[in-house]
Amino acid sequence: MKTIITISLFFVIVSAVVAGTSSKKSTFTVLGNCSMCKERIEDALAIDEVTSASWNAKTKLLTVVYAPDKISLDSLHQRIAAAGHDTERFKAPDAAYEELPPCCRYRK
Ligand SMILES: [Cu+2]
Repeated sequence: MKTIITISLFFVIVSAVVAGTSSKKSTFTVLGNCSMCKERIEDALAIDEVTSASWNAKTKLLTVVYAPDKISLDSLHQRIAAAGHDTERFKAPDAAYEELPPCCRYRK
C-alpha cells in the first residue's frame, strides 16, 4: 500500500514538472538571404520564452522551440516581421524592411 502511494505520488510530481516546462516545436518559412539575416532572425527570438531558434539560409526554414503557454506562435512571427523579415503569417513593415542592408533585401 505504501509502495502504491509512493509510486502514484512520483507520477503526480513528474507530470507537474513536465506540464510546467511544456515546449512546442514549429518550423516555418522566413524570407532572407545571408548569414546576417540568420543572425537578425535568430536575435529577434532571443527571449526567455524561446528555447532555441535556428534559421537556414538555403531552405529559408526556421525551426523554433518555444513555450506555448507563455507566448503565442503569432507573437513569434510578429517579432521576426518587426525585424524586417517576412514570415508565412506576417509581412515585415516597409519601414523595417528599408532598414535592412542591401545584401539582406530579399524582395525583388
Ligand atoms: Cu542578410
